Amino acid sequence: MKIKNAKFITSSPNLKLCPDFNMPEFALLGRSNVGKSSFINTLVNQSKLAKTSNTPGKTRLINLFEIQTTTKPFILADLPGYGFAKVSKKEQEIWQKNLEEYLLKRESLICTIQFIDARHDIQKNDFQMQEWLKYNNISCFNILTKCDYISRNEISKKLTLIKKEFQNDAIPFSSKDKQYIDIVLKKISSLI
Ligand SMILES: Nc1nc2c(ncn2[C@@H]2O[C@H](COP(=O)(O)OP(=O)(O)O)[C@@H](O)[C@H]2O)c(=O)[nH]1
Ligand SMILES: [Mg+2]
Repeated sequence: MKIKNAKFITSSPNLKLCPDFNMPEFALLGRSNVGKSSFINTLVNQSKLAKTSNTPGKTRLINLFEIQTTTKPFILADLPGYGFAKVSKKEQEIWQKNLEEYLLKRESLICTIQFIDARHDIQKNDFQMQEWLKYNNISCFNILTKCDYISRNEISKKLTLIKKEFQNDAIPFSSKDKQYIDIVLKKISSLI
């Protein structure tokens, strides 16, 4: 499977305002700054499709992208990162509720993808998110991002650790290195 084209559809604050596409959807989860938006841009080979930044923004929106491929199309939902408290407690609670509703009730959602930063240990909120997904029977695989920062040996150790801790499949990625794209597309195509 290869990507033919990708386009941004819309940003929705909650499930009710997410359009129905009738296409399998993957939701991107992870701490702010982990590299979710860069992942989308690298995967689809468009440098500015998803907004990336060093300073995570305050907007709490579900950003939906339609991806056309040589086989089946799919949707990527870029979600605001967790672990970033620049917004008020009230706003955080509202977003938490919207996120949970989206993850629990989005009918087209077939799998979540949780991103882990290769430079750091798995963080407490990564574990918490994973526990919540497992408790609610939401399937997930992990992507170890920013693999350009660590050696091949460290990549393999970290992937083994994630697989063991989370009991999920885990694959490597770097937005600086196109060699990982095929691994991701193979994984996605096995699920759609
Ligand atoms: N070296 C390196 N930097 C990355 C990678 N992915 C993202 N970044 C950088 O990390 C920062 C946050 O990335 P972004 O995609 O906006 O993260 P998001 O908050 O999860 O969407 C940006 O400065 C990116 O350029 C990667 O694979 N390698
Ligand atoms: Mg982002």
